[in-house]
Amino acid sequence: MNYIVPVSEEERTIGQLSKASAKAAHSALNMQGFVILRGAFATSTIDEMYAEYQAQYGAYDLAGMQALANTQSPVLEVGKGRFEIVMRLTGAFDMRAYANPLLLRFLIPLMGQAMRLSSVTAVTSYPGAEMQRMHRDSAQLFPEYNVGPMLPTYAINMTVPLVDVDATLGPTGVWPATHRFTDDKQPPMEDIQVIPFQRGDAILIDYRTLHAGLANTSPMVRPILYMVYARQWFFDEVNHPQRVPLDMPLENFLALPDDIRPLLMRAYSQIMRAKMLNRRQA
Ligand SMILES: O=C(O)CCC(=O)C(=O)O
Repeated sequence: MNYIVPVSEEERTIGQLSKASAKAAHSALNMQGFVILRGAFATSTIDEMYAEYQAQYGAYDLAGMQALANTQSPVLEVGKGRFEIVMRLTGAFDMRAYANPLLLRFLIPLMGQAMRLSSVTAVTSYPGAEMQRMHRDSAQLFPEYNVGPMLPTYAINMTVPLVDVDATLGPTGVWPATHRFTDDKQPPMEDIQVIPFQRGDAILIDYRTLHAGLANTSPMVRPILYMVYARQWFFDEVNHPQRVPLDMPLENFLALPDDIRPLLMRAYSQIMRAKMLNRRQA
């Protein structure tokens, strides 16, 4: 099975995959539970995003990040030396990232015209970060009826590496076809697919597919952008429901084009909900 579907410069320019590429990528997602669209982004755009990441968090070393994670901040430690950060959507973290026309055109047929952006974060592993445990982003739906594995996709995690991620920096390892496994079934560890990420990749992982962030054995920090798209009715109640799912200045939200604003509407209402839940707990 081919996990990588190349995106040509022409496809990128017109903002649409060819019929053949879209078919190959839809088929990989459906059968294997993940696909890499290689070249979905221009590397120059990714370099701008990396510069924005660096402007926001580049100054923090491991101890600095741990200190941030121990306070009320956009940073959560999700494993030793691994942090999930709600990035401020400023600079190059703009529509080119979360409303990329080529990717929206690819995702909408899978999740419907009313698809919503559920969250925008970055996951950064520091040197020494350990491999995560194998997990899926959400348990199978309707476990009582055993139908979850048969259902079409309802949420997809889109990873966008901000640097090239070789085996030493630790990409996300994936166990193919496990979106079709019930929650109690585990694949052999050795079935893991470890594919180095390249700048320009969009790695689409079905929310049900088993995966794990690998250890960072390099001396470099590894930031990847994480954008979750979901069907209108699917709310992620498991992964940090009390956390603000994205951080965008209100004026930027209001200035979005009319056809894009609904994509972010949900995340905006989740912000209010998260704030309310946090207040109740305080
Ligand atoms: O760090 C990674 O590569 C994956 C992170 C992840 O899967 C998670 O935090 O749930």
